[in-house]
Amino acid sequence: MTRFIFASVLLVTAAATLALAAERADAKKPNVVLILADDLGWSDTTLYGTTKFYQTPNIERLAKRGVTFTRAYSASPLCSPTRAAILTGLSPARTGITTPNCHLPQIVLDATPGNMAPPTKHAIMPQPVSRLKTDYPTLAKSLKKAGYATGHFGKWHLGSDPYSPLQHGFDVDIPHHAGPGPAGSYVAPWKFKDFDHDPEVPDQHIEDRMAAEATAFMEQHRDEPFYLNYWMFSVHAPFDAKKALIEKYRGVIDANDPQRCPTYAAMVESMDDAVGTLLDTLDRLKIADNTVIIFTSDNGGNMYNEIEGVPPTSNAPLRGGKASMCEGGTRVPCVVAWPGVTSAGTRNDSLIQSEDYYPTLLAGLGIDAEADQRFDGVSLMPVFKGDKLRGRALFQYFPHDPPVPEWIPPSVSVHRDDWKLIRIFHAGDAGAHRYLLFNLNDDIGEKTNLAAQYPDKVQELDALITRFLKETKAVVPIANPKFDLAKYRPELEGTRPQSKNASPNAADKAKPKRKAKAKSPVQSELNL
Ligand SMILES: [Ca+2]
Repeated sequence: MTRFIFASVLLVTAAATLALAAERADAKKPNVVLILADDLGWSDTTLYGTTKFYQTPNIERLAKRGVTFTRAYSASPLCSPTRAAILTGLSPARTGITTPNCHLPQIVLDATPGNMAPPTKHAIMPQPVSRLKTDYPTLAKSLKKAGYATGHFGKWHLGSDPYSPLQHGFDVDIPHHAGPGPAGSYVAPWKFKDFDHDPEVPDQHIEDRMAAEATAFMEQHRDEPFYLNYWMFSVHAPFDAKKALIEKYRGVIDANDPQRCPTYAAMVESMDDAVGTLLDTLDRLKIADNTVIIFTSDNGGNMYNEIEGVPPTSNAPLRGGKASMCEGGTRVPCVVAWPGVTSAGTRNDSLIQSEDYYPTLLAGLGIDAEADQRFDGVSLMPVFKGDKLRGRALFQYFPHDPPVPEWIPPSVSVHRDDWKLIRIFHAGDAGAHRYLLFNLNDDIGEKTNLAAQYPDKVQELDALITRFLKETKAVVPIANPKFDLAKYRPELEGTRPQSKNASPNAADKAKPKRKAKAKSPVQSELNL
């Protein structure tokens, strides 16, 4: 009997020791802080030498701790598709989330081919998905399963309950808001449901509040691994900011600088301040050396709305911006700081994309993917060790045509090394595709279409696109049988209609005035 008890005690002790060891091993797992700015363009930070106006000292401070990617791309030129790509590691071509429509009432879980288009359009756009389905494995679910505390703060834009962060692997979600921007304004009073400013803080800025909430989350979970998903509201519309900051920038405007909107500059500063708050917290809690930080944006900068008569920002030297397949729409700022893995203060020109973060984190943290899980992104762990990923093909699928400046009809693009090919669906002769080919090393502003000059390159890259669309089972645009060449005005492609309700096609404009059509999901999210 005594021997039995002794053996049992030994067993219990051994089990306790093992549990303790497992706990300690868990405690050593690095935390993950994923900061996603909203609509922050490639030229909106001081990382790339493209601004004289904005000040982003905290992003610079982060860059000193890790690697700055000069050629990082969002999965899409618009937000919900990129957000879904970050969380699932899958391309918008595969998820079917290709527009920022996840705040709209209609629930669509599978993409389908479209059924009609006006005679001015070459292609019929597919009907996109409007909620991130909960049967996908997500980064949050994987990290939660591996023992992480998971918290989402800020913008979501992938669906309200039952498609909110709480159903996608997050323990907490603040302010639990499904809209595309902050409710009402940046500066309180806000219009969130069941969430308001701190009564003792006058004129509270939503980013200050979100950073404070994120800080509380990190303090609460300092002794266990945590995943902080901080998806900023900044710097998306509505365009408002702290009054004192607006005045500060108003005093230093250069009228010849394409970046000259003091409100936007103030919004960028508040965004940067929030990054600083997170870094301060990690330093104060002495966990910075065990925390992976990723900072990036969901799409390019908004250069088509107007604030006090000037556009919010400019993505120069890149062409276009938010909602365009030009570089200004998809090339985004990106810094990854991974203590012991990335080299502090370095730069890297490898081609990387939103879909890469999930597989990268699993590989680097030693967490298994689900048995049947697939990714459209790749692990960047070899990149951190010096692999340049030469020859990698990176795709963006955007089968829509919102009428922003530099808009491109429904298209898909591939980047490979210095080359970028855009296939415009069915916009060539007799329903064939049309192509734009750029060498970004020589022509970062995409001024010269080389497609006619390099037909072999077009063919080579287009074959990659064909394979990608097949492999991802993308629902693609179809040739419009009602397309009428006589009604088509090619010179209006890439131009913005004169008035808010004007069509980009003159043929439509010439028609007698009708009741204004309801805005498309893309237009309503874009403030068009
Ligand atoms: Ca966005």
